[in-house]
Amino acid sequence: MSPLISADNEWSPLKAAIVGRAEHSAFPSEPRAVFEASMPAEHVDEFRPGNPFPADIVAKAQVELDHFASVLQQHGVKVYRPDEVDWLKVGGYTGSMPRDTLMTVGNTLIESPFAWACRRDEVELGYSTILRELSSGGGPARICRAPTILGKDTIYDQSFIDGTRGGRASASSSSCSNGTPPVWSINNTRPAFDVADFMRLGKTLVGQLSHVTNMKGVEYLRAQVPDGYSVEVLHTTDDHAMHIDTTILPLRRGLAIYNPERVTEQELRRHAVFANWDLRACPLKPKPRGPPNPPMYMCSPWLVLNALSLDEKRIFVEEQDTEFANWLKEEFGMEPIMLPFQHVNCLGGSFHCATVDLVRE
Ligand code: ABU
Repeated sequence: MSPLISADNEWSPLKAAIVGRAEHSAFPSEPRAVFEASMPAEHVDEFRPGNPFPADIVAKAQVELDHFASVLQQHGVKVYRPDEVDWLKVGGYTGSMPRDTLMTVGNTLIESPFAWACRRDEVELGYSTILRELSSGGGPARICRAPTILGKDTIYDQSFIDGTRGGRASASSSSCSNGTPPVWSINNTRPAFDVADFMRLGKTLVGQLSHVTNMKGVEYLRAQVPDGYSVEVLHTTDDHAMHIDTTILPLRRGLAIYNPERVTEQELRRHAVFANWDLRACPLKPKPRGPPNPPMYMCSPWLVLNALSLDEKRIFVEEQDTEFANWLKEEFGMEPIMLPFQHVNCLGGSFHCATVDLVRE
């Protein structure tokens, strides 16, 4: 019987994946200081309870996701879609960003112990049908649900909740480069991570601390990965860090692109997993997409690196990112598959964020 959950890297031929869905997506709501620390400053006012993303953006994002799902199917990938949920009604965020939510490591699917309260029911509401199907498959699959939070959640210090500390002031753009540790919006009182803060490179996962991932979360993940897997923490240089999939893009075993504004080659080389890898700084400085493109409410222009590999040659890239695609072609012999995804980008990510690879060959 072929496995329903089996993947531990970002590049082997993709055989099964979850592709998100966009309907009823709403801006996440947490203490304002959380968004001041992690989101583009010009959009922070949008992050408030009961604020849906603009309907036309959501509708176009859904069309893009459906199209992407059908292209994956044409390439022989089995596609699972989450259940439709009215995220506005339940005080949640979206079903379009499953990468933050679930991660396959070997035969184990791991749910994020989310920092953000508004995401805590995301798997239960949006992914139960998929989890049931995966767990009734009969193969050697393990599903690791997030631990229940007992009592009052203490992940935010009171000063962050009442606004007396936090925001851009504490997460200044220069503290990392000065060598001062960044001030994260979460503390270390319980395990927290978004799985998108980790990249799978075979038996080693590399991750980062961020505004949604703490050290207890890393330790919890180390306890959940199957035997033989290890988790290492990279020191990245981004005070606004949230998700590592715009910092490193592994193209195949032995070759990765990295974002020189967020990590140094020296730091990558400190980790044995990258020994003998060809590590290339992305030479392009991605430009913000201005109007008439829709706003990138939650992402930086580095979203260009949030590509998804179909295999070691073919990779999904947003259709406007032609300079990046040409560089991948000329420099590495890649074959980019260009698809429209700008409206999904508005909701918080690109092809990598919008998927969970369940099976890679
Ligand atoms: N969720 C990925 C976005 C990261 C970035 O804006 O660079």
